Amino acid sequence: MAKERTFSMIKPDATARNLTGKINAKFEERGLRIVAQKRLRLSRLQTREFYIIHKDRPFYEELVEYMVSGPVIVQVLEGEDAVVKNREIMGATDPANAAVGTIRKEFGEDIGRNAIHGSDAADAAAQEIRFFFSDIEIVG
Ligand code: FUP
Repeated sequence: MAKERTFSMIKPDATARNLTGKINAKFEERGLRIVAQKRLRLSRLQTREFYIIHKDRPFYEELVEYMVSGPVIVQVLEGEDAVVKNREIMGATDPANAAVGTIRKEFGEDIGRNAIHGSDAADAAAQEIRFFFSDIEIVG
């Protein structure tokens, strides 16, 4: 497997509980390198665009309000098979179904407040990285 990059976002429930370092340790322990990272407040407009794929789902407005409720950490992770590996490290969307040792199992509160977002495929990763970062902000 070649080295690749994926996009990750630590969500407001996790930043509120000061879990950034503990979550980052999970990536680093599994061989993913944080090659870009910044803390910011999302606007409603940005959040609606970022989650546009879910615009017709019943939880969309609730998701947007939650994502703007506090700071997030946006990140680029790099490593072998980074997209799939990061999804394994994150665990299932609903923390109740997530495997032991995953971020969502350890730190997620429920299916909405589930601590972390990660790209689900290589094309989504490229698009989500571009959404938040310029090339000069990513240092591998
Ligand atoms: P994931 O890729 O695991 O983050 O999951 P999805 O893309 O399916 O969902 C994106 C986000 O929408 C989840 F992280 C939380 C929210 N969501 C809900 O609030 N309720 C649901 O039933 C499904 C997703």
